[in-house]
Amino acid sequence: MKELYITTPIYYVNDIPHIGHAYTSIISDTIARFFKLYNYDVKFLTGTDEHGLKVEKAARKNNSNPQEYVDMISKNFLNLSEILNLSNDDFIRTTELRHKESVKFFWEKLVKNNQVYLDKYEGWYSIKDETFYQEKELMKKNGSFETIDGEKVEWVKEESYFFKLSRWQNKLLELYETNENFILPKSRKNEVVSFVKNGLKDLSISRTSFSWGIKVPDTDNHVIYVWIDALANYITSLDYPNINKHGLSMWKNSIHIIGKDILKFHAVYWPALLMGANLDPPKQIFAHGWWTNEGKKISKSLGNTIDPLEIVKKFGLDQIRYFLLREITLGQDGDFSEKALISRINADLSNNLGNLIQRTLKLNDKYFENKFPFDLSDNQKFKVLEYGYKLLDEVESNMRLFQVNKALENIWNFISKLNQYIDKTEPWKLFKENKDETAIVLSEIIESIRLLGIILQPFMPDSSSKILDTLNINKKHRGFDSFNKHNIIKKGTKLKEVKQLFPRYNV
Ligand code: ME8
Repeated sequence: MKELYITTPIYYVNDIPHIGHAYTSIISDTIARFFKLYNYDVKFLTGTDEHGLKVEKAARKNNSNPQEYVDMISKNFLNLSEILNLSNDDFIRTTELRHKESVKFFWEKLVKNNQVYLDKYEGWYSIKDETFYQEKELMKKNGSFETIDGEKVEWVKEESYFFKLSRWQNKLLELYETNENFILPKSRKNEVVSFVKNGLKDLSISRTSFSWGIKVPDTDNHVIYVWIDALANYITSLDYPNINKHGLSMWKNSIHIIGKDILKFHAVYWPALLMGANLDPPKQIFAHGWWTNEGKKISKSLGNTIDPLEIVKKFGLDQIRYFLLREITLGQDGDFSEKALISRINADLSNNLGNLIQRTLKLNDKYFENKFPFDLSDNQKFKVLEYGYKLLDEVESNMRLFQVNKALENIWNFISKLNQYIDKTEPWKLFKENKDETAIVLSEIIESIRLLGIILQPFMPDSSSKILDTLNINKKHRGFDSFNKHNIIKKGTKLKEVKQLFPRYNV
């Protein structure tokens, strides 16, 4: 059985979730569901990142102790995964015992492998990004330094353990060169390669000026740098250090889905740390683009964050899933606005997909008592269906490269073809002249709707399940192995009453 291990970033619990978190989780969920339908053994992981200065400060600001605070906020992310109908198999929290033990073991392994030394760190640090910066990476504004995203940095001077990252430069370059698709999209890969070619400094991996973290083994005052702690979540969930054969083969098939903001941690630090601890790098990293809100950066200080729970409540989950997946082109940024969302819902979902199903099934009800009207199984010459049966291959090749929007484009091209086919054949007139021909036309379209119901499951799980229920498709025959002529709907199959799936919204 083929395996796939797919992960989202674990989200900081300094604040409630926003649309960007929902986006990464929905892409990951869609890919996980897609390959499950191919009968892959899929493990899908998400969770929360709960240590570090940023979280400690947020707890203090809320007059809570950190543990109570993270328990509370982590619940919001857990709730979000339920509202988004995520199919995750595990939800990890970095404050769990299983994770603390895994991180300690990972640290000790690095120490044993002579990858760690004690020294002093002196330099800039951004609490917002939990990142150390070199001065050349910063901008000077009004006499003080800030990151290119305009975040404040502070000067840190403290004893610290270091990871010998600089030693891994050649190995990393070799990794990028020999694994063409290790980092996708390609444009992002080029950024990483030039970053590494510019030379790597050893990485500070412990802090002493606060205590909310996992203690460095055998020290009194060091906590492990939150990014080492966080990255290790991906192996904790595979039971590291007791990672068994199944866990190791899952790891060989691991894909991290992340936003472009945290690519350096995943594509540079993480593979080096893993190699330093005698583990393989992940198989692949996909860094998606960034959402803005009506053209503006989304930030709490601008007061323009978008609450995923609110918009799901207002417009429906599948509508939001569709919009987020369709609107951003691979690797590029996208802009969120209710206007764009409504126009997608009205045009693509209500007019194209919804209308296709409604009118076809209503006509079929009127003319053929809501039964599948024709035996298509011996038919050698399909009109629109021939294209339909080929759709899955097209969609699959886009999904393998995370081109989710292109995969949806393929599907919507087929939907347009079907609508054109109805417009051209005009079954409402044809019926008066040729009943058999009308039965063939409607059968081809209803069978095509079966294919749509199957292929849309990863993207819009709830609506597609309603479509398949309406066509009376057995739950056992909804996998991609049923996406073929052999499973064509049988003549006489009673269909259910069609209900409106996607109401229109006024702009
Ligand atoms: O970075 N557009 O957590 P985080 C698109 N804990 N995606 C966005 C987004 C936006 N405007 N804003 C956030 C962390 N995201 C670390 C990760 S992993 C070992 C540790 C998404 O809560 C995107 O996936 O800041 C981004 O990478 C992630 O949320 C950052 O979440």
